[in-house]
Amino acid sequence: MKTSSNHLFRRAGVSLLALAAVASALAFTFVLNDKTGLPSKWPAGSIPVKIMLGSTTTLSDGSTYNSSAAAAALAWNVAIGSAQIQTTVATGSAGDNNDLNEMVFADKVYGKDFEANVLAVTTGWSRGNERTEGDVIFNSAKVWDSYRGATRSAVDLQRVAIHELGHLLGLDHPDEKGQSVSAIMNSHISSIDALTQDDVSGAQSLYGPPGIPANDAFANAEVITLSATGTVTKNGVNTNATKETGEPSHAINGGPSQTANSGGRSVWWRWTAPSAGNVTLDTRGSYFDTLLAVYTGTALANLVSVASSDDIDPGVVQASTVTFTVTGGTTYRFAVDGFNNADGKGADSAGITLNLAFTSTGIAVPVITTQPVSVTVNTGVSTSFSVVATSTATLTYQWLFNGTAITGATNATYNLSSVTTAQGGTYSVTVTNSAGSVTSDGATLTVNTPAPTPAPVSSGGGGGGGGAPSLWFCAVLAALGLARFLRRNSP
Ligand SMILES: [Ca+2]
Ligand SMILES: [Ca+2]
Ligand SMILES: [Ca+2]
Ligand SMILES: [Ca+2]
Ligand SMILES: [Zn+2]
Repeated sequence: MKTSSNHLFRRAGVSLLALAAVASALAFTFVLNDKTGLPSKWPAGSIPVKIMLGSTTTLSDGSTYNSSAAAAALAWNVAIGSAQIQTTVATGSAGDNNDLNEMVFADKVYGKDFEANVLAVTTGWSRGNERTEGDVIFNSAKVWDSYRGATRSAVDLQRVAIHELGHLLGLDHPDEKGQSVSAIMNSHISSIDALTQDDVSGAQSLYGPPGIPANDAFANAEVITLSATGTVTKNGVNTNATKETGEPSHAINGGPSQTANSGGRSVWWRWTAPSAGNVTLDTRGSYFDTLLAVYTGTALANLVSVASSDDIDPGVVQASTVTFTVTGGTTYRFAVDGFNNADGKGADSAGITLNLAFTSTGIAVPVITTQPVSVTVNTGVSTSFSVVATSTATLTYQWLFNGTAITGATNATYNLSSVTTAQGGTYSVTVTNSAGSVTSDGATLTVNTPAPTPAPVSSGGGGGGGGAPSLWFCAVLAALGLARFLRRNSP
């Protein structure tokens, strides 16, 4: 859910003083929407930026101010998925709140003096969680150049541009949140002249990595394993995810003030409940306005809605939560999508945190520890399939042939004597206790008809002519040869 008011925030720039701290954990921070607590970031698509720094001066690395700043934008673009900074070169001066993102040299920030030692300032306008404008103003009182490595008396424009474009994207200073990391987003300029892992992780939390997430499609849902009372947290992104044909809108049962939202960038997880119990599922910790829905069913065409949610607290806590009871052995499908505010840029997207908490209220369904194994045999021989399952309750078994129950095949091992080719196919077994059932993987029985074994052709010279001998004729020749051999060795 979105608010409609515009508000201005400003970020202080880079100071010339002090050294950057040395690295440890990942600890990126964001400029937040103070109403929702979510990061203020750009919607999916391109972020147009007009670079108006000049192209006449050749700098130490061979670039110009304009091309050095364009390279800074490219450094971010290759790291992020849902938005791209699209630079164009222009001339003129910047305007505040003019719906244009501009990079300029100036001696003031829209009438305000630069604070002491500040190299640059990035302004920001936002609406709800979304950025709408940002200008980068480089302090024209400083001497600027473009180079890599240790800092010199002239300031490297490119690393300052990378830093300020990080603010434009929505990142803040990790070192000002008491965190000690190696980052170009730290508040003080240093020998760090490119993005670090921390900078990239922060940006990817907002915009995802390049590419489409592996669990975009319903059929490619990521499996969650939680086989007893407990909790599990999964992380993902819905950056560049899509809505499939026939896919429902996910928060249609979102609550009294929450109506169905079209979403459009869904990703999927699935989890099989180990026993009857109660579940709480939420998206707290995600970096965007999520939608969450729970279903049963094996395909988009036969989904049954179990629960869904848009906002925990409409418009304020925009993460989603649902509680529901589960049946042991049933597989539940979880869709996480982004709220779509109809801005023409599709559903919101960014990093996802999905928290599953399960409390078992019954005995667990059987767990198959050894699956039946495929075999290949000749006709007429005997074979068997076996399963091993564990359970705290009494187990029963039912073997299936090509999905159909086999009469009387109700033990852990199913024996087949003197198999025929008609018995070739897929065998599986459903193991049941009082909590529910679980069906094994299918094992294949392949039945071969043995080819006749060719008997040795006599080498005694008596064969001669007449084409391929029949089986019987060969046997006679072999017997005759054996008889001759015995006679020769008789005393
Ligand atoms: Ca502007
Ligand atoms: Ca999808
Ligand atoms: Ca929401
Ligand atoms: Ca949108
Ligand atoms: Zn800064």
